[in-house]
Amino acid sequence: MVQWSDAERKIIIDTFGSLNFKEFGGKALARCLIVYPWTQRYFGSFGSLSSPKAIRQNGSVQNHGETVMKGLDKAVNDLDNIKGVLSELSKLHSERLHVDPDNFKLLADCITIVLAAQKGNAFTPEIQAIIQKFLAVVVAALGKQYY
Ligand code: HNI
Repeated sequence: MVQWSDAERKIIIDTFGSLNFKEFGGKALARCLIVYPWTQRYFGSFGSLSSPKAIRQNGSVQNHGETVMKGLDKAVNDLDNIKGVLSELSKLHSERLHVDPDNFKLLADCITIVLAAQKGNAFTPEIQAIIQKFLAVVVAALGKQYY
């Protein structure tokens, strides 16, 4: 099982606690859809994703970005039970949505990059390492119910 020091717990909780989920999640999801365009295939019901501008302005992308962040927040609030708390979500992405689990890492990387852009110099390598450790555990947990 993953161990978290008190300092790691504080950084993870403070970092995600400082974000506006809709704005931040919308930016991270939009970046994922723009940088890795094949991820658009899962969002056929979201309306126009035909250009970076259309993606950025798409209200469904914004709303879904917030949904993703709320899912992530469950992990932030239950760091010792991330696999348990994301188990249903893993099942949903595998069995109903058929999302290729490789995509979880791509979105996690976009979350890291949008964080870096937003936090600037405050996003030190030490903080990046902790956030990426957290996201790696989330990605593994989301991939857990795939077989
Ligand atoms: Ni994801 C639905 C969380 C990555 C495609 N996703 C959800 C929901 C949550 C969620 C929460 C809503 C579930 C419900 O309705 O009960 N998704 C997360 C998290 C990550 C993630 C925490 C990774 C950090 N999802 C991805 C990725 C893709 C993806 C990488 C595809 C590339 N997710 C979807 C789709 C839906 C979805 C598609 C259904 C959307 C809809 O409303 O139709």
